[in-house]
Amino acid sequence: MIARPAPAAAALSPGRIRAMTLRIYGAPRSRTFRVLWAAEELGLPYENVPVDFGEGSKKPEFLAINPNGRIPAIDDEGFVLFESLAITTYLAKKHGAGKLYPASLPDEARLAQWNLWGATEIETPLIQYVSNRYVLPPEKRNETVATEAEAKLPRPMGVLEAHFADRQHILGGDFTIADLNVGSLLYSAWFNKADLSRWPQVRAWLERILTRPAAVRARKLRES
Ligand SMILES: N[C@@H](CCC(=O)N[C@@H](CS)C(=O)NCC(=O)O)C(=O)O
Repeated sequence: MIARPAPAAAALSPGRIRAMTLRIYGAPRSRTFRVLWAAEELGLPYENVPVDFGEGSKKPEFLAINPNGRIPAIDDEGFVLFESLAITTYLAKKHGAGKLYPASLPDEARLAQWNLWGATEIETPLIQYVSNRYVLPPEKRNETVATEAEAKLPRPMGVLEAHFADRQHILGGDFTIADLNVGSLLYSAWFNKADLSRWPQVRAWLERILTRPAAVRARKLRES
């Protein structure tokens, strides 16, 4: 589905008549990308309400939606939720049960395992590494932070590499929200052509999932 950005002021206005559409608050060039990708995979109509991660996310009207002052957040017909991986998991369970969302309790537990693993084991060092080595303007990069973060990657990346020795996707069958969640953490490294040559299975998996039609549609929102 095509994202239809809503004017921020109108979208955040408390008196506005609530649309029956999923509202995704945030900027595509942020963790909001994860939610946009999930919505695209699920074929959901949505509005991407533009909130930037600077001033926009600290305005009172947005703090009423996410008191943490961070993007993304959603309003799903009155149900408000923040934390990107919780949002993608919620949307997958609501709209993709048995497909994007796993059907069995063990797979549901494995999804939780990989969500937490991604958020605690790789997200911070990946962001620090990719930002300070590739993304920030050269004068803003901190080489010490990049080097220290890079040194933290081999252990968790080795775990992921070994995991793909005998499976194509994280839960072992088809593409699921577990792939989207963990893959979206690695998107920036992949997109910025960070050196992933030590982890060829991970690289091949990223190539597969990030070129899915829904991923390409979501990527267009941030790469254009
Ligand atoms: N754990 C949160 C992190 C959200 C987050 O830090 N988002 C960034 C943008 S990618 C942000 O809003 N930064 C603004 C700030 O930290 O003040 C999630 O996954 O949703």
